Order: sequence, then C-alpha cells, then structure tokens
Amino acid sequence: MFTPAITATGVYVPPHTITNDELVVAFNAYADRVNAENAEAIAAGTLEAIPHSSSEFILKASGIESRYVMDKEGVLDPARMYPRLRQRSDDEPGIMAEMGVAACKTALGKAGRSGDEVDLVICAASNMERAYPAIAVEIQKLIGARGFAFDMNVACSSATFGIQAAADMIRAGSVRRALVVNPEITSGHLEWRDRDCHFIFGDVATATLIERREDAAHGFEIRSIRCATEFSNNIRNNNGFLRRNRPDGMADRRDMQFMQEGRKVFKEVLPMVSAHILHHLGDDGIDAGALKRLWLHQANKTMNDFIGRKVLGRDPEGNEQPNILQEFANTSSAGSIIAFDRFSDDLAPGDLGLICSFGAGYSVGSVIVERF
Ligand code: CO8
Repeated sequence: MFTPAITATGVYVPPHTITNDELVVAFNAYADRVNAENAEAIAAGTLEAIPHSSSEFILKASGIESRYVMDKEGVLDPARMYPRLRQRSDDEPGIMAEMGVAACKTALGKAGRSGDEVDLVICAASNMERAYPAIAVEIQKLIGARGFAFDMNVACSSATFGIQAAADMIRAGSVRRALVVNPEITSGHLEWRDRDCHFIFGDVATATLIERREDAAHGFEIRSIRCATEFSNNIRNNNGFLRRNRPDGMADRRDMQFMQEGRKVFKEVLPMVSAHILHHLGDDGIDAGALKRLWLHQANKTMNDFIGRKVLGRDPEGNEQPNILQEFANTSSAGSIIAFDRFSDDLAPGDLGLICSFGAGYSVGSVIVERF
C-alpha cells in the first residue's frame, strides 16, 4: 500500500467577469422586455409580471460579488440570456478539455512534472459537454498522459469524489500519478432568466495532482477521505439524452437547466455536512480544534459561516475558513479546490486541514490532509 498526497493544484480562470450590477441590469432589461410583450395578460391577471432582481439582495443572500464566465456577451444579452460558445469541429479540442488542460498544466508546472508522468486522468464535473468520447480521454491525449482516463459526475461533490477514486488507486498501486480535473461551464446550464438563481454560478476549471507521498518533497498527505450520498430532488436538472423522446421534444423547458429549492437545500444540507465532517474527524481521532484550515464548497457565505461555526465550535478566525465565492460565485465542484489552491501555501509541516464539497444528489465528500 502507498500513501497518496496532493502535490499541486491549478486553476484556470475564464477571460470575462460579470459583476452583480452588470448581471442585474441585464436581468431587469430581460424582465421589462418580457413584461412588455405580455402586458395584456399581466393586466388581465392571467400572468404574473417578472419582478426585478437586485444587487443588494444577491450580496446579502449569497455573499457573491462577481463571477467569471467563458462568454459574457451572450449571458448579458436580454434577448438571449445564455453564453455564445462557438461550436468547435470534432478535430479541435473541446472547450471543457481546453479549460481542463490549462488547469492541468499549471498543476504539473508547480510540481515540476510532465504530462507523460501521469497515468490516470479523471474529469469530474457537474456536466459534460458531450456523452462520449470521455472528456478525460481527450485531456489525457492533450497533455500526453499515459494509462487511462474516465469522466464522472457527482455535481458539486465531483472533485472530492474524484480525489477519492484517484487516491484509492494510488493507495492500491494500480496507478502512480493522477490528475483530477474539474472544468465547470456552469454558465451553460444555469437558467439566467430565473431571478431566484441567476446570480449563483460561475465558470472555472481546477486540477489536482495526486502522487505517492514518497515521490514528492512536499505537499499534502491524504490522511483519509469520506464520501456520502442521499437522494434528493431539491437540486435537479432533467436535461439528458432522452430529451427528444419527450412529448415536447426540444422545447425550451425550465427543467432542462439547473433547478433548486434553495431554502430546503439550505436547511437539509447544512446539518448533513456538519455531521459528516464531525463524524469523519471523530473516526480518525482528530479533534476539530486541531484543524488549521477548512476549505469548504463555495455556494453561499452564510452556509459556510454556519458549517465553520458548527465544526470548530466557535466563529472561524482569519483565514481558518477562507471564502473565494465573492470573486468566483459557486463554481460547483471546483470551489473547494480554488480555496485550497489560494489558501494553503502558508500551512506548516504537520498542519492538518479539511477539504469538503457538497451539493446535488445530495452528496458530500471530505478529505483530511496533512502538510509535509
Ligand atoms: N433579487 C431580489 N429579490 C429576490 C431575488 C433576486 N435576485 N431572488 C429572490 N428574491 C426574493 C424572493 O422572491 C423572496 O421574496 P419573498 O420573501 O417576498 O418571497 C426573498 O427574496 C427571499 O428569497 P429566498 O428565500 O429564495 O432567499 P434566500 O435567502 O434563501 O437565498 C439562495 C436564496 C441564495 C439561493 C439560498 O437559498 C441558498 O444559497 N441556498 C442553498 C444553495 C445551494 O447551496 N445550492 C447548492 C446547489 S449547487 C450544486 O449542487 C451543483 C449543481 C450543479 C451545478 C449547476 C450549475 C448551473
């Protein structure tokens, strides 16, 4: 048996930023336009007018100030409200692979490794741009990796579940060096025309390099990993390969994009995640007070404040539980890895930390790491 370790991470940041104010201007223009088109029905009381969104609400309800996107113009066009992403030919790298490769190259560069030293690539994300061939196999080819590659989807928990799969294979000796890649184009499956959620998500790609501890001079030893799932319809997207078989075929249906019961998610996921982390720590004989850092999933600031308080038994201080959601919004599986990437260099050998992601499924994954 070998000991797996995270030896580097990489983050690819998309080229465009959308602030809350820009988003709200576009949404309100869309709402005014639809309301004007339906003025008669609204006046007759057969249709409800779409209310305006507000930057104040977004910041207060979520802590989000801006988000990165692969295309800004299409998202902010009130007549469109989704990204304009060029259709690539089958001979060009796909957009997810391209974002993922950029994150992989950063991670490999930090660790002083080359692509041909990698023998497993897992592309773990909340949506894939095509059914097959796997995005991971395309990334494997583009970085010149050996071995094998596959895709997996556990929504927001994809990164930690991917780390578990890779770490277990490294532990068992079936692979030596793995990249877990999380290219998230959430702008493609967010419903930008829905006031309740139009502000939640952003695009990004992250990559996590996992090696045998003995192969690296420094990094974070993976002490243990715990994953759990419990079925819920409260975060759901019904799009899929059976779409054209439905009675209304390719109709513009709300349930073909991200849907959630935000309040219920809040209420149900918070106790599930806090209990999950505390059980994981308890099983490993680690006192929460020994944790130097919590790198949590980045969905909502109030949610993270609550989990931090529940786990540590007090308000987190300084950078104990860093948030990046104010800059990136919710980037689904990538959020906790961005936080880890940005806020882990200062930890000293022997320091313990915990990466935790949670979301649709429901799903929750936690990784206890120790700096060396
Ligand atoms: N502007 C102004 N007012 C608004 C807006 C808006 N944009 N939106 C809602 N309001 C109003 C509502 O109408 C409501 O008014 P009233 O009280 O009169 O009914 C009031 O504001 C309060 O609304 P809410 O109760 O909905 O507001 P909350 O305080 O609950 O905040 C949140 C909403 C931010 C969505 C919050 O509930 C939340 O963060 N919930 C948890 C979210 C979460 O963690 N989800 C996880 C999903 S991520 C995941 O698993 C990955 C899925 C795959 C990725 C998909 C990518 C697209």
